Amino acid sequence: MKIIRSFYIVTFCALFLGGYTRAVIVITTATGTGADSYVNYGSNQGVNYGSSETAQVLMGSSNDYLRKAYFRFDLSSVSGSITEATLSFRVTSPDNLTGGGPVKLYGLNDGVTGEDWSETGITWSNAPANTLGDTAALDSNATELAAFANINSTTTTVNFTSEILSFLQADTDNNVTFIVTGGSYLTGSPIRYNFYTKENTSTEPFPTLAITTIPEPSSIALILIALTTLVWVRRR
Ligand SMILES: [Ca+2]
Ligand SMILES: [Ca+2]
Repeated sequence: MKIIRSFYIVTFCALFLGGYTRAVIVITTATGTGADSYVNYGSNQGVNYGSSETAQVLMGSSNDYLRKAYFRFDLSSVSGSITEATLSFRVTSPDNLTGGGPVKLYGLNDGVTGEDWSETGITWSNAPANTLGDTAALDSNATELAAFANINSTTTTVNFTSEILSFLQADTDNNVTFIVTGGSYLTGSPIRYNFYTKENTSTEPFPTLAITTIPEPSSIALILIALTTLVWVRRR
């Protein structure tokens, strides 16, 4: 009976501590080595837009109207195991939308060359995972995570949760980059999405990543061992 009672006490304490140490941290692209920008094909493929107040995704019929957006978050302030996450974008002034465009969210694969892309240096010509031709596609260094639901209001907030969780959990170097691009480019009038960047001071601090963590399993195991030992000693 004592053993069973001790087991319940230890389990309760471990669950209590696990819940008590659950933490939520909010990161923006202004945190640490975070960054946001977009890249543009055609005559501007060597131009950097790191200081722009919007990151543009544009799907048009001419090279100058092809644009992809890049957002990097610095996870170095996150400790423990990631259990939940919400990625939020503020999207404004979409043009020529008729029920939303074929816009997709990608993750730059962990560990690939270019994860440390420069906010003031990234262009169409050097952006990681970018395919350099007249295309919306990314190469195999990026993985599709989600598609945007219809965005047809003037300004709206777009959230991703479960779609990004495994991507974040797989990160090993505290650098995660999300890329937004069109599923395909169009003929005729271009479709444009403008994402607020950290340089836009007239709105809330978007893009934002809110992460919930619990202690690493190894930490919980240590707590259990310590509690078990404590209970055992007290009962002797
Ligand atoms: Ca920026
Ligand atoms: Ca990474």
